[in-house]
Amino acid sequence: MRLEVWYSDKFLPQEVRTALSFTKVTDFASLRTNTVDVYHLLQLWAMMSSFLLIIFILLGVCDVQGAADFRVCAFNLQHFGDAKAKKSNVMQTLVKIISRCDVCLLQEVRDSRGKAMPQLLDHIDRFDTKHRYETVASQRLGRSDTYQEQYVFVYRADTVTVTAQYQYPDDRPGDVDAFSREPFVVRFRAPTTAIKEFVLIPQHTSPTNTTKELDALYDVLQHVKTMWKTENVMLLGDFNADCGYLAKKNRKNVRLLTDSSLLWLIVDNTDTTVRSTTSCTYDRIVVHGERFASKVVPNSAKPFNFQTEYGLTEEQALEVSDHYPVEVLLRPDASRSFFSDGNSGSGMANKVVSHFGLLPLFLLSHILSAW
Ligand SMILES: [Ca+2]
Ligand SMILES: [Ca+2]
Repeated sequence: MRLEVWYSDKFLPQEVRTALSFTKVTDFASLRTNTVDVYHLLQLWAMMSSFLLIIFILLGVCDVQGAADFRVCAFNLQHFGDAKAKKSNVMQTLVKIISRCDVCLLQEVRDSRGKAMPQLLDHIDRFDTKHRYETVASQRLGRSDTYQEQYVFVYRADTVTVTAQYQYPDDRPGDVDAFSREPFVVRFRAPTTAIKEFVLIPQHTSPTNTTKELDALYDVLQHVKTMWKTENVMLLGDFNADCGYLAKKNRKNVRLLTDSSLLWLIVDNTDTTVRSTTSCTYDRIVVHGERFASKVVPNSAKPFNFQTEYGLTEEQALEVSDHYPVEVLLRPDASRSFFSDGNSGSGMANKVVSHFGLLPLFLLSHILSAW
């Protein structure tokens, strides 16, 4: 089969021209005819395309395995200190829970001697050698000298870094000392995630002052947004935002609930309590803004029922904590992943289409081979 075809630099790849010993044409306008063996030309071109297609697919699959979702967790450890650190079964469970997360906010860290937390970190490091864990912790916070708590973020230093930290001073004019445990705000950089950089505002509210503190958290959010010029803010922790602590009639007065730019990912009627006799949504994760919301894996926010997951009795689980951790997944960076995208499913579709645009040529090569 021999045909006359038009060709130029613009139409044929260098490899094909070289392979077929074409005369080089540098001027697009100076098209001229030549006689080529169309059969071999198409076969060569199609085989190159099928080879490229296979390479792209392999690269894509490797990328999917390399770009995992990024898990952010918040866990009220219920009075974590020496007593719990001495119980090896409790520590084992804590280690398993915390090492699931890229960033884990721990609350109710009491640890007055400062020994239990380093022990916990040491256990985590030895349990999960694939990652390197570090912590960033607040001072002891609380109105009374006899009862204080720390916020501690445990994070994987190989996937995320701390770029800033800020202890909210709680001296807002007209509303001084709004919090019992002032938010210890931390800014993280996570290059493998679609969001890249985000701020976490933790809060463990006082049960007796939940409505007031949740509303004041809105002021902290505005302050942090302005201070760090960022919209990517997540608020998380044991908000006590349910049952007897947050009355339905008071919810309309809580700006953290009424502002439509805030998305409460752990929704009402989700049980975050270990005790089977209680069902309350105390622990929450709230993201600010559509952009951040779009970088979250849909429907991934949930409590982690470690009692069921690790086959514990209720009594054994309660030794660990009376709360389940809550968690959410952040999407991986689209440019690092074949099958994921920062905004929606469209990026994935585009990539699949762009890679599979070679599909007709792949099929053509096989048709021609069989010819
Ligand atoms: Ca205070
Ligand atoms: Ca329960």
